[in-house]
Amino acid sequence: MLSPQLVHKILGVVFFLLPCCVQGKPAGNSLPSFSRLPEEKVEEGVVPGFKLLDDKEMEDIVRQLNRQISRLEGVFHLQHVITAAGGKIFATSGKRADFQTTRKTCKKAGGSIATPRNASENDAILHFVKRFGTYAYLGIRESLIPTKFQFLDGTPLSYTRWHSREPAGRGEEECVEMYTDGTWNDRKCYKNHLIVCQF
Ligand code: MAN
Ligand code: CA
Repeated sequence: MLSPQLVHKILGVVFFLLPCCVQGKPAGNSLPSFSRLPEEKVEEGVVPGFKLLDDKEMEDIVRQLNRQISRLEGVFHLQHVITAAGGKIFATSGKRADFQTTRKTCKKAGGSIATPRNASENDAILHFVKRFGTYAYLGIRESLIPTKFQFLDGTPLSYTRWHSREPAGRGEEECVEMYTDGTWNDRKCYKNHLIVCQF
């Protein structure tokens, strides 16, 4: 069964990527539409405007959604705009932005800025950095203690991939970019880098 969190994640990826990838209409086979109920018949526990579905109808819809999501994932994989690592999906729109705008863009899509927590996640992000030939900001920032970097939620880094002799900004370079070899460099936050989000 699809959890609401997973559906939310997948819809985030789809809406984040739609502007760059939609080239045509899907062939038929659309989900059944829900019929509206008159306002006064809405009961407690029922989503207003939607008719109650029995288990069988619900299962059918979940099956169809699963199929359509797999197809979308297949297409996005083929177009190299998503990569998966350990349950996380990374996606890029191919556009560029500074650190703050990248954060906002990813949040608006229902995700967050790409944050590698191990080597395979780092590789999944690197795939885009190489493909677009553009560095990407990561969800890592310098703490109030210069040279000490942490995840955006304030937790300490459990995995690092610093380039040799980095971080060297000592309070002058608060953001972290990924180089095209997958190593990290502390850098000022205003650069225009590839937007990579995680969902
Ligand atoms: C530039 C910046 C710095 C980096 C050095 C490495 O000055 O990208 O962040 O540390 O190059 O030489
Ligand atoms: Ca640096």
